[in-house]
Amino acid sequence: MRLLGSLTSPYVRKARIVLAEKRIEYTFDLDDPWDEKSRVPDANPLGKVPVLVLEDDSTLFDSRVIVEFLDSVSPISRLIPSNNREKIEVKRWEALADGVLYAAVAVVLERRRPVKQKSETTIKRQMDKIERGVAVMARDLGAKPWCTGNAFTLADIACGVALGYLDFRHDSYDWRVLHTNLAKLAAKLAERPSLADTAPRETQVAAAAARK
Ligand SMILES: N[C@@H](CCC(=O)N[C@@H](CS)C(=O)NCC(=O)O)C(=O)O
Repeated sequence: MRLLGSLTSPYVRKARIVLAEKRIEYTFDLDDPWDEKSRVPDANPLGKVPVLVLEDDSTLFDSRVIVEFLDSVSPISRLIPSNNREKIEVKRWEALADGVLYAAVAVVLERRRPVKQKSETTIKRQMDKIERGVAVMARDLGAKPWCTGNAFTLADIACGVALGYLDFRHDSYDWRVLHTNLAKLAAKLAERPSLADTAPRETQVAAAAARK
């Protein structure tokens, strides 16, 4: 299978971490959806990454669909519990983390608008979502070793990706000082090769485009 995506997208990173944890082989096709020559719209009408292209050339998007599919194709390292109540708890974590990301990306895009078009109200509204979301992550993690209890799941991956993106694009927001339990979790996650190997980084092209 092939994964279309960029090195800076946190949603792509989530899919790459799951592929690594599940030890699934794939080809990573770098494609920046903001580039006018991007082939992403041919694979996903919404023009967003990640897109997973399967052996029969059918495509899967978005990241939540992709990771659930990947978890089902291999029994190695189950990341989504089969028990319905536990599965919903993991998916709730994922929705929360993805929501924080959505707001974090929105702030980045807003800040890049020309001064006259930039809205401080929009930035503040999105920053509030980020701060509330991270506070709820910290509250729900509590003193547990992993987001949903004693086992590493997709919830931890989603949470780690969201916090990693805040470090990458919002380094003035010091969530570690406010939420020491999340800081501990993030340090533990950073030791996993799947997360360490996919830490967001600017490519030359991406830096030039200064997209997200
Ligand atoms: N909900 C989607 C979000 C994907 C998304 O927004 N990806 C961004 C990159 S971080 C993108 O491709 N943006 C291009 C665009 O919006 O045109 C997912 O989880 O896959």
